Amino acid sequence: MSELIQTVLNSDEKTDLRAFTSLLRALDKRYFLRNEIVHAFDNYCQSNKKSQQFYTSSHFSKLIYFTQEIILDDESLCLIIRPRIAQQEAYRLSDDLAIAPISTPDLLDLRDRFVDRYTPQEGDIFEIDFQPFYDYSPTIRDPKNIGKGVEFLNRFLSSKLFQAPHQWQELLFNFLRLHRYDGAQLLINERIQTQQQLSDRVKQALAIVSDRSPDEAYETFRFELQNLGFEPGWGNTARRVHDTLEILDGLIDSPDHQALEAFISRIPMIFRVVLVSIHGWFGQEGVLGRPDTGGQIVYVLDQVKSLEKQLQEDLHLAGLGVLNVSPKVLVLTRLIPNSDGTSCNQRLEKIYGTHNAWILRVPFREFNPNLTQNWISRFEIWPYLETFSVDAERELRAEFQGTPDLIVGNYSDGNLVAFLLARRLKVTHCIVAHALEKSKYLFSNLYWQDLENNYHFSLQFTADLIAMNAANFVISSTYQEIVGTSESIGQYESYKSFTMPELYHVVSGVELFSPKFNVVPPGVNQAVFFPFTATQERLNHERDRLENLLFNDDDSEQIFGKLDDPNKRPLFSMARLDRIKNLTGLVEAYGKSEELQKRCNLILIAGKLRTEDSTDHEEISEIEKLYGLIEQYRLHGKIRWLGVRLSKSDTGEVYRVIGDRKGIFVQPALFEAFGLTILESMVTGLPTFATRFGGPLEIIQNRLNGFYINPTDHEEVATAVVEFLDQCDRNPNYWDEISQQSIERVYSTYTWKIHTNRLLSLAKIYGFWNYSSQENREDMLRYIESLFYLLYKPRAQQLLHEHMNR
Ligand code: UDP
Ligand code: LCN
Repeated sequence: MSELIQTVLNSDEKTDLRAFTSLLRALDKRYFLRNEIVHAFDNYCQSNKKSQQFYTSSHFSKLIYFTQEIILDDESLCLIIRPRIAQQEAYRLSDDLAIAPISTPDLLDLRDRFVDRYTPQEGDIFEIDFQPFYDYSPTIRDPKNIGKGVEFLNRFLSSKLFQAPHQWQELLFNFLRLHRYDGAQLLINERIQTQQQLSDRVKQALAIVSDRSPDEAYETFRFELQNLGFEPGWGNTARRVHDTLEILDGLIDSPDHQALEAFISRIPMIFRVVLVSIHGWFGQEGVLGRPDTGGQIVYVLDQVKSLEKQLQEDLHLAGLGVLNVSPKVLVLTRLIPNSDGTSCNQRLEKIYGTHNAWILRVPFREFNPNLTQNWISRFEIWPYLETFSVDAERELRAEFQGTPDLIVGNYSDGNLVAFLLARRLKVTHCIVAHALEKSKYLFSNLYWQDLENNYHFSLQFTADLIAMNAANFVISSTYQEIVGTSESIGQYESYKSFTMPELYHVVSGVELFSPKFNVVPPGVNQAVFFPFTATQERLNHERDRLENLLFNDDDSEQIFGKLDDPNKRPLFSMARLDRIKNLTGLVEAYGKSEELQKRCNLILIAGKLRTEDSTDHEEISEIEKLYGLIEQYRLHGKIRWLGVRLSKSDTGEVYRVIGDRKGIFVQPALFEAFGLTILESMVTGLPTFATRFGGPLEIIQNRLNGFYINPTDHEEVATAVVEFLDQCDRNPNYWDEISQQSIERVYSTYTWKIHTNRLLSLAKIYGFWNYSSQENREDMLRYIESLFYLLYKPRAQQLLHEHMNR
């Protein structure tokens, strides 16, 4: 990148750079983010009547394209450039146009200076640097392969097998000896004592099964194989046992990455799984839409069901029917004694539609009963997690009568607890982010001290660093969750280097090229959310009831607004009422557009109608703002706001009722990590307009199966919808075409079956990898523990003190 800057400086464009800098200086700001830089550049080109060529293909325009941030210092300009995904460079350009690179520590100092928190006289700041721990582990080279970690890992492992066959065959042999279920030995027994013996016996076993009819049940030749040294786990029929043995045979002779993946994926290693999801109201009824209670709960509940099914299927195929194996999945969450009519005060709750999957609720210790008896915001939860993990470990051991084989954490709090549990129980550890708050709130790290009272980001970001480095593997819902797009940085990428002024500097917080990252998107519950055209699956009376609720019922307890003309096309949105969801932004866009008001009613399902019913500070302020906007834009008669909590099946039917009226779904979040409502509305067949900031950018293919909007630009939002309506007027099939394409998009790419298949295969491969490289990770885990005990814990205790005094 320094060459590109140099090229600009050596050409006529130097004058533009100067002029552009003085334009920035005149703006009375010192810190510019990418969209502001691009905006300023647009203005510069317009007001100076620059040619189209200059605007799109000059060196200067390229430089602008790659520049993520500009910080104006007194006599220089700092450019923070992202030459490609997951890479960052910084340069100082002084007034005399000399250019010099800025190192990461210097850049972090500079940012501290910017917020007036730079105090070198008090000594150096603590630097967190994970890089040395990754120096001797394999890393992906090409950024486009980030998120395909397991494919890379399989190649890496098989090439190791190839280079040092003896050592690796030994490892594989020892790995196969490990597996047991409830004390019963699986796969191989003590009759096979060496790796060489294994290789010979595999051939003998192959001869035995080859003679049998492919469908013959494993039970009939089980003891013959046992005599040779093989226990259950190879397959349920002669064919399956044969195939598995054959893969192993091939693997011993000529290791190949596909064979390795296929073989490891067949090993019955996972019987008991814990999914940790702590904050919010974790329940199966009457909880969605409450603060902190949204997609994560939906995701985990759907995942459990699919996971149990997949485990049953896998274990059956592996031939473990002979041992009466029944997998068990527990969702670990907190118990809320004052449960507001929900089941969140019950210790154990069976998950609907499963055989052996349960919600296990463990209470927080009663440090301050006024708090711990009640729901606690996810931003305040930190002091309770360590003791929670101690209590949870005991409960899990009791429930499983043993230990789990896989722990999956969800979100920063669940991921931290998953780390503590996995470390103690020595179990494969996976994490899921749902949303990393760091990139949701602008400058959340730079101004952390100002935000600390409400958000406690110092704890959250430390917890994130701990979890993302400790985890054996990470599953993300999208590629851009990890490393963004060519224009914007990813959520994990934002942890690469950052400053927490006066607390620490993160010089290297995460290795984005590590094979631990895997993109595994969620699905949508197809029994609940399905196309509105599937009339045979729908119940007329339910449809009528919900139609009335949406458009006609008069119930001031839960509904605000009466529509002048209920037959206008519905513009629909549903979300928790927090600031980032930006429903108020949608109301504003609607309020500013006469055209939209003329053609559509705005229907919202969101939070509550009264501030006195809420204890969440963001929800309260959004409620007030919403009423304010309705008054300001005189939206009475055009808007309905439902503060209702619907059952899941009602939610599914609500989308369909909107579909019956050829409605539209809008998701206007300022940032959306993934966005399950988008999948739900798309699979229903609603043309969906969703924020371009975050996951929707990957779910939707613009104009093919939905539309991107920029929710910060109200006019643009309104125009996008109005243009769509115009197009529908011109082409009566247009709505249906988009509708159909939306449905297809979800069915082809976002199903829970694809998700859990992948998740289980990853868990096994990373389990194997963890086994084979354990000693390489122990030093990092010790470092992580120091961060937990020396950094996280004292701050959590300080917050606990504050809570005790409330
Ligand atoms: N939801 C709901 N009622 C509400 C708001 C949301 O049932 O009042 C459900 C919605 O159907 C979706 C989930 O909550 O399944 C929200 O997930 P999403 O990923 O869109 O957002 P999150 O709330 O997790 O940020
Ligand atoms: C949390 C969010 O904010 C959403 O973007 C996700 O869709 C949801 O969790 C499920 O992962």
